Amino acid sequence: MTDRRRFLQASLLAAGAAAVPRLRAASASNGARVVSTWDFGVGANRAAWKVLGSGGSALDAVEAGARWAESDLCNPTVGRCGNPDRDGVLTLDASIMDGDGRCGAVAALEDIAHPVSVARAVMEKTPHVMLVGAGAQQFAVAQGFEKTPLLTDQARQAWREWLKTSRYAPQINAERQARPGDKTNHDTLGILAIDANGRLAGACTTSGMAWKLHGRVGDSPIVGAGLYVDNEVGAATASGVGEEMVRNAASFLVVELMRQGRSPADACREAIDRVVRKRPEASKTLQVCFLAMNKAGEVGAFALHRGFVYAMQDGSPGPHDRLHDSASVYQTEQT
Ligand code: SD4
Repeated sequence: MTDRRRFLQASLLAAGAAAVPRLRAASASNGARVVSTWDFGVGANRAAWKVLGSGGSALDAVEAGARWAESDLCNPTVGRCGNPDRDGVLTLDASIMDGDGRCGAVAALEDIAHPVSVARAVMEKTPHVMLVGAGAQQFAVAQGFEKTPLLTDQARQAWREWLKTSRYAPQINAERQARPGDKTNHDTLGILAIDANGRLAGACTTSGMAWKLHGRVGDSPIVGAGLYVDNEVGAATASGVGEEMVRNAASFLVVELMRQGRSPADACREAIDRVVRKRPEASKTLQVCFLAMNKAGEVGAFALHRGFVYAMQDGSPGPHDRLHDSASVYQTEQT
């Protein structure tokens, strides 16, 4: 079967109701709910739920969840344990947004452990939306964030290994492989929450693509690409090769599709289809994943390739930290 036919067939299959996860809000806590990308979203959700479950705001919750991921010493793709760029420099990107359109972001930030909190400070304490590089670091230090070298021995070792080939070749779902991180090449925590007052917020934090060019910025800190939130409609976030999200203003697109009446899963699927239509060949070799939540607390996801999972926490009885498989265009995990 040709790839084109396989894609069309997979798309049709994925369009079937059974293949599209659509989770209704049935929360034990007045509709509060949090969802996060990837397996490590479970830990991020737990941290966020401490805030949401006690009546806290969605904004505080997503910051808490993102900070948890940034501190996770097992994660080579977010925060202090991230893999560096091709020059051996660890640079961090993050954004945060609430449902009223308030947002803040930092990109290419070095030696500051919690970029999401710096992004929040940009949002709350400056007239700007995004600070980058040395300016972002200068602002962080002025705000009292500690400047400390973050590159771990493990990350330095992984970089030295990578230097032996110096091949930049992002691998599909490499984020699900454990360290030694010679293959781990992309991953991001995207976290979306709705609180008991029906307010939405989201955050996105990453060390970006491992072995990227120094100075490269992905989608995660770009409002509308890696994250978008609108209280009238819902919220969306993304993970995967960020250039594709930027090309398609993808998280904004998902929210706008929900505004037109699409379910979160359908909106994510349409955004993925646009990625494929724009770059059919490239889409076979790279991963792109979307996660969305609407104002009613319904959650949906869709990915280019199989293997994307997301975690959900709503405080309801039973297993509190559940992982869900996302439907995808291509059904074969191409790792
Ligand atoms: C980036 N989107 O910097 C991030 C990386 C990522 O799964 O999410 N990887 O392009």
